[in-house]
Amino acid sequence: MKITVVGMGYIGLPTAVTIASAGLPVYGYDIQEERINDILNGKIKIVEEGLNEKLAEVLGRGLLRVGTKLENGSDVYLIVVSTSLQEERNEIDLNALRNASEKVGKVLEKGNLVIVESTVVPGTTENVVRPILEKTSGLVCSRDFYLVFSPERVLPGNLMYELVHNDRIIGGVCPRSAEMARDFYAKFVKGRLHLTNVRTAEMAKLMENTYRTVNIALANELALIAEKYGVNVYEAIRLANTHPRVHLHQPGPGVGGYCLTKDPWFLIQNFKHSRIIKDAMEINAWMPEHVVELAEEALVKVGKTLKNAKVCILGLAYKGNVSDARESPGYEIYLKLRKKGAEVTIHDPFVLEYMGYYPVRDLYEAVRNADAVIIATEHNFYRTLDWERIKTLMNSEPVVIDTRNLTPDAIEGIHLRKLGVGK
Ligand code: SAJ
Repeated sequence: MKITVVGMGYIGLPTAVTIASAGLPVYGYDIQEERINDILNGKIKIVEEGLNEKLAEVLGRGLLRVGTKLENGSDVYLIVVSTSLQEERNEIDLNALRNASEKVGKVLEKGNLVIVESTVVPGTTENVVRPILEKTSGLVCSRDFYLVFSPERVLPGNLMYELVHNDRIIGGVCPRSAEMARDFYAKFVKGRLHLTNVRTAEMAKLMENTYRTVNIALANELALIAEKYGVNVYEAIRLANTHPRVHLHQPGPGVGGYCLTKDPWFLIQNFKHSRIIKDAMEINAWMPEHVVELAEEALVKVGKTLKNAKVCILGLAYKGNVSDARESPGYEIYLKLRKKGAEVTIHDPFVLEYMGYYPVRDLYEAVRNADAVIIATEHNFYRTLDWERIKTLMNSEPVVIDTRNLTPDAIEGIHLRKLGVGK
């Protein structure tokens, strides 16, 4: 069985490596020559434990080949290209998926299986991908070739493990398609394989991330209420979660990442009556503003203003211990502080660059002469900071805003405000 993976990105490349590691010959295709060269030169930008070693091994054994020219002769074509959000309309951008489908259609042969792994709006696989494949190949779906939607659901930072061990949902445009995909995934997936129809699978994927987004928004709103009542929301959440059927999430400075910021919009883009999902997205998007308010209040209390204050943000990555800064709350906070006239520095131990900003790598340089420090990302590195030393490097009346509950309840000599902890 020969496999082609279309799209050598954050999911496509690890998926291609995982399949090849199971002994199946894989061809990895991408339109970006630079990406292909990075892979061949072992200079990939994706940081995932075990990926570099496995990539070198499968390339060395010739089990994985990569290139910018799509070839025929595969039995299975995985389409793993990004489906982004058109911000102005909060709707899905299908350009990459359409282009990939056309390219696959041109090399499609009888008996082939096409699997869409990109997150899509329900109905996309049948109404967008299938017609393109049939038109460009001249073949008939469910007779000459087979078509499935099977979403990734892996957690960045644990990707190589979860690709193999997580359950998979397999949605076939027909039962035969789903069965063929089940036989394919069974060759390298140890998780359970759940077969269903294609539209149910498309919707289930969006529901997973919408569940997380809405629950994070609930935690964020609970944090705001706790601040009003002088309650520590983290302690209250910990206690509420001792109930066997309560699973409250954690509040934070906002929701970043490539998935939770777009998938809920895909779910409601054709459902204009949404309230809970729409409001949840707006609450999460507003959290960076609340963090800036906390900083401003704390500075005013010590006789300072945000204007001309020196502020250091700890954390540009969208979440702890990853190097990905896409839709980063820390960056949103940076922009808002700059607009208010503050002088802002960002420190991050993982992120090399984001939107043209290169984070400071030396923590003590970053906090030197700062009036305020804002913890925006839960990197483990920030859990054991030497606040005694940081305090001496900061200006008088040092302010610390903790949005990730990484600090103790109080730090001697520091004006500490924690998101979700009322006075
Ligand atoms: N966050 C909170 N409170 C929480 C949990 C998360 O504020 O209780 C914030 C994080 O700080 C981050 C954002 O939400 O800014 C999203 O983080 P996440 O860990 O919840 O989810 P992601 O974005 O890492 O989701 C990824 C997605 N997969 C990929 O990006 C490859 C998604 O498709 C997966 O379903 C998800 O992991 C998963 O949990 O499997």
